[in-house]
Order: sequence, then structure tokens, then C-alpha cells
Amino acid sequence: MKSVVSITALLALAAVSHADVNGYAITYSASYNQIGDVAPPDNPTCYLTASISSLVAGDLLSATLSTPSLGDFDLYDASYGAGTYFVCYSGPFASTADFAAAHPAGTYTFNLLTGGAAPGSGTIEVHPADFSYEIPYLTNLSSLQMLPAGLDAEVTWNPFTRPGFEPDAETGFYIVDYTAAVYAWGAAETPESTGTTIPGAQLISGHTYAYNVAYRSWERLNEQGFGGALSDQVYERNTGALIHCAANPGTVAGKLTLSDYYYPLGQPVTVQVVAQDGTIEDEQTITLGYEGYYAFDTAVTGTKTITFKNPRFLRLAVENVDLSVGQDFINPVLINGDVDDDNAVTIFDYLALSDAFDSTAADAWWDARADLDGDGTITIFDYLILSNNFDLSGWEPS
Ligand SMILES: [Ca+2]
Ligand SMILES: [Ca+2]
Repeated sequence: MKSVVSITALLALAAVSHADVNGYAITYSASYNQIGDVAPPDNPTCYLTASISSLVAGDLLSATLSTPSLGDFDLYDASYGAGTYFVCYSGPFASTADFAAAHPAGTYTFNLLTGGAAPGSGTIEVHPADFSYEIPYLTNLSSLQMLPAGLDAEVTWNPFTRPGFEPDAETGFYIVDYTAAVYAWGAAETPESTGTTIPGAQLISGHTYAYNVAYRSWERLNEQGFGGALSDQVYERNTGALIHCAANPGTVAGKLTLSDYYYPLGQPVTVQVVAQDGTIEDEQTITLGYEGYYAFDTAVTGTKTITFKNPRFLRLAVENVDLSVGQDFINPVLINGDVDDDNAVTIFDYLALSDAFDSTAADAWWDARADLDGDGTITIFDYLILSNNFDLSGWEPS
């Protein structure tokens, strides 16, 4: 096996003239959740993140991290944009004390097994975990809960005094659009910064965002491997919570729950705007964001019924929705079990589930519609969901 790696490396070296690893790092992170405009309680979730990067796309093929306490980890490809980025995690740990015990000071070694520069290795002499500096938090979080769409928003945070960590430090801030399930915007600030401005173009009517503010410091070490690539040991405390952009008139937004279903992200939902007499005045298929957050715009005005239907779930109607004002908190809970998508849980759903019972996607008798909980197999748990909701039917126009 070793010789295979070496041959691969020689071929790669022939194609790429020099070692292309440009950086590698060990990051100690402690993550907090904020409620209100005050510092979060000191009960973080902790992770170690190891990363190695190359400026050349597709350059790194496999790599491992050797730790003094927890054995070896495989790094995997998490590349984004140009270049290659490999990463692995250890955690989560429920406290900084648990984390420190699992990650003692010592030599952490990156081994690049195959890729442009392979084989090669680099070490980081890791110091004891130190989370002694401030926990970041937003001092104006409460004012960010109903942001006006399209307008710049000021965010402020507490000072980062970073005892003992000067000068390699920064404050980072970013937002992820939970509704659209995309990274939205971010900025790396000087450590002295106590705020930033979210551009109004990033704030979309009815969308919910997760923010993250981080205090980060690092020790940069050179010439420990990979032909002089930069290596860092990074300490980071970061705090997050949700913020919301208020819905404009004509926007319906909220959080949709797919009952007994694991992972709503990316699920299609057909929404209808229905008049009193049952006429469907608008129909769209939208895609759920993280945790089921959604938003859609309609040109229909007046007070209407809004319906929601996913292929495995019964249609649910929310009546008397006033579209002359923005709707931020329409939070439907859909009932599971409609395998054949006819808006009722019946013997036909049961028969379809029975035909696919005990299968995964690898089996000829697999039927994805019958995987009611979305765990990738059709089991007694899917049957129980159907059984609990048997004979129920969804909303239909009267
Ligand atoms: Ca059905
Ligand atoms: Ca299942």
C-alpha cells in the first residue's frame, strides 16, 4: 500500500512542480447561544477543527491528522471557491474543561497522503486550550429581530480585549440566510472593532438569518512542514442566534414543520393562495430552508386562505391571512403519512409502504415515497407514522 502512495505522489509531483500546501491549522472553538442583549451563559459546545489548504483546485486527495490523545482522524474535502480545503472535527464537547481534557498540549501532525505535494507532513506544537478571554455577544440583538427589508442594519458587540493574544487577533461576523439556505454576508474586523453594518441588499423580506460573531486569536508558526507553509493554532469563541427580517405586505413567512421527518431542508412545498369561494388565485412550489424556514411573495391582495402541501404530508390550510400586511409567523405543522400524495392517509398508502418494506435505495423494491421519516430505510417507524395518522385527510376547498 505504501508503494502505491509513493507512485501516486511521484506522478503528482511530475505534474505539479512544487509543494502546494499553503496553510494548515488547528482551531479550538467554543460556541455559545445568545438570548437577549446580555452575555450568554458560559456553557459552550466545543470543537477542534483541523484544516489544510492548497491554492490549487483538486490538489489534496487524502490527508490525516495524528493527535496525542484521540488517535488519527481522516480529513475530508470541504473545498469551496478556488483551491482545495480539507478538514476534520473532534467534538462536540459539552464544556471547555471536557474539551481541554480530550485535547492536551502536544504534537499534532498533519500527513498529506496523496495529492500535489504528497507525501508530506507538518506539525503544530499545540499549547493548552485557553478560553480565558471575553465571550462575544451582540449588545443590540433585540433591535435586530424585525429588521426592515432592504435597509442597512447596524450590529454592535462587546469589546474584545484579548489579554495575552496581541497582535494576531480579529473579530469576525457573518450571517447565513436560513430561509434561502445560503451564506449571505460576512466581514473580518480588527479586534478593536465593536460593530459592523449588514448591507441592506442582504436583508430580504420575511427571511430568517443565523448570525455568528467570533473573537479569534492565533499563533502563527512557520517552517514546520510542507515546504514552509503557514501553520496556525487558533483559539476562537463564537456566539450565535437567529435574527429576522420583517415581511413586507404580500410576503408570507415562517417556519414549517414536517412532523416525524428528519431533515426539512430542501423539501418542496406547494403553497396556494385561496379565495373564500375556493378559487386558487396563486400557486407556487417553494423549497424549505434550514429547520423548515420559508418565505414567499404573492401579488394577490386581501384576506385569503393559505395552504401548504408536501408530497408525503396532508395539505394544511391557514385561514384569514391578511395579505395587506407582512406575515412573519405563519408556522404550519403538516401531518405525515400520505405515501401516494392524494391528500389522505388510506389503505393505498399502507399497501405502497408494505410493498417497499425493509428496503433501502439499493433495493429493487425501494419506494422513496414510503420513507416517511426520511432516514433512508423503510421500517416499522415509517409504518407507525402511517398507523398513527390513518384515516386522516388534508384540507380541500369546500
Ligand atoms: Ca394517500
Ligand atoms: Ca424510514
